[in-house]
Amino acid sequence: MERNEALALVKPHLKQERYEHTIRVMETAIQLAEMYGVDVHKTELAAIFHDYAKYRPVEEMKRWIQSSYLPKDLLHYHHELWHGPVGALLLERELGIEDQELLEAVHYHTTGRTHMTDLDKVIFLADYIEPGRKFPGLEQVREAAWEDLNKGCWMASKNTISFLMSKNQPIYPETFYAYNALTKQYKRS
Ligand code: DGI
Ligand code: FE
Ligand code: FE
Repeated sequence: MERNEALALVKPHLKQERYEHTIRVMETAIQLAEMYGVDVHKTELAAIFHDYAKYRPVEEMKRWIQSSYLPKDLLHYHHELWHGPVGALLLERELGIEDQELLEAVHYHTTGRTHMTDLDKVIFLADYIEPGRKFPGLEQVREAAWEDLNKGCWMASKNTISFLMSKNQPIYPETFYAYNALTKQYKRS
């Protein structure tokens, strides 16, 4: 599938600001993929599709989680965490996308996971550092992102967890698993 076809498929599902975020994630992810030797075309498509389910009604996402293979423990956590897993499910069902690596990168783009692939890492990090973002500590993560993929992801994961804890938010287990795995990978690399 070509870039313009993919963009035309997601555009009706996103608000204008989210579409613009998607374009910036795509551009950032392509640069990271080129730097770290990840399949650039697959990265481009995964970035375009990463927030596909962002605007599905909460009740609809809940039904998809209940009626599919998706982990039921998601239902005990904030619905903001649902659009990745539900997006992966719907990209397969609605658009017929079958590339499992792409679908997994979409599934885990918000939380990360224990054994993140390089594609997972590129999408996770591009979503965090794209030029439209404003998070505390973001400049250091941006610098690290171009130095070492594992360091960039580790810092993004750490910042997210620190931010959520400062707001007394519960943390989804997979978010911690990603942080723990990245801590080891960064120290080794
Ligand atoms: O969809 P985007 O806004 O582009 O970005 P995203 O998919 O990374 O994140 C959505 C939100 O989810 C973000 O504000 C951080 C939050 N988040 C990430 N991990 C967790 C989490 N929220 C909770 N409550 N628990 C988590 O483990
Ligand atoms: Fe997202
Ligand atoms: Fe996003």
